[in-house]
Amino acid sequence: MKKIAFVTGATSGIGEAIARALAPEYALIICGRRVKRLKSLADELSKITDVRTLSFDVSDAQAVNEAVNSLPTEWQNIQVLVNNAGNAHGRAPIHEGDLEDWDAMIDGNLKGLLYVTRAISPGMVERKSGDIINIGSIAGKEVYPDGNVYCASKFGVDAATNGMRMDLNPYGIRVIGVHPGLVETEFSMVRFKGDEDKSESVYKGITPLYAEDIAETVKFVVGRPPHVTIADITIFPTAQASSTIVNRQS
Ligand code: NDP
Ligand code: 8X3
Repeated sequence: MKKIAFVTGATSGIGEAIARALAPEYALIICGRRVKRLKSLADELSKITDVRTLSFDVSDAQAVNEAVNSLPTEWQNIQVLVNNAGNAHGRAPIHEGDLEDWDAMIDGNLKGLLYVTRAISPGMVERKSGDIINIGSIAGKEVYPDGNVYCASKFGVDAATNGMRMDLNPYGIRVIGVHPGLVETEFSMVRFKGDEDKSESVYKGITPLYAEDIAETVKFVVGRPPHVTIADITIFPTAQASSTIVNRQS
């Protein structure tokens, strides 16, 4: 079997594109909560590579452990972990924030990434080999108004990424932070709870990044020779200069 890549959040957007991009070179474990979508992607990609699906909520530590432990022995040698699952939920000033949204972001984006890493990294340490790619965000590099808790979750991802790189350094494990700006996926529909107008306005007047742009980057960083770690990479659409500076054509 080929080397194995484990991709969280593969049921849409960036994670789905990453699974497609890695399929020619890796056997895949694709993860997400939406089982139908996982199955349909697995059907497609199994024409190219070996595929397994795991459906679990990353914010449920027990479910994460059960899912990882359910892998047959030959699927346990995970070479590449892509911690991509996550979303923004709502966008509001701090005094109006919804506590359920806050929990979903801290639990999913930050604690979920930690739970999955905790379950998979011991095998990498034992084998002294592995790549961990954490999908952060420009929101983890600079805050923006009403982004408070989503930004906090992604600043947490950035800090955890840098900490993991230190802890796993003795074992030759590469830890890579990939931080996109505006990527047109289902992200804004989730953030704005299905409000199409609000969602479309995020990408209005610009050519945004597409999920494939981030997937190509992930393929590039894992494809570097073993002595090279691309530790941290921020990717903007050309129309974007920061979280708040976006050159929109009306
Ligand atoms: P999508 O909404 O298209 O995809 C999100 C993915 O994450 C889905 O596959 C979803 O699967 C999965 N997911 C979300 N929460 C959980 C959970 N609790 N447990 C398991 N899986 C979960 O958005 P994107 O592809 O854009 O987002 C992917 C990552 O990229 C996120 O971490 C996001 O923060 C980050 N990002 C996105 C940017 C953008 O502009 N789009 C920019 C910067 C970073 P399912 O619902 O089936 O469980
Ligand atoms: C997603 C990018 O700017 O919507 O992480 O926070 S942004």
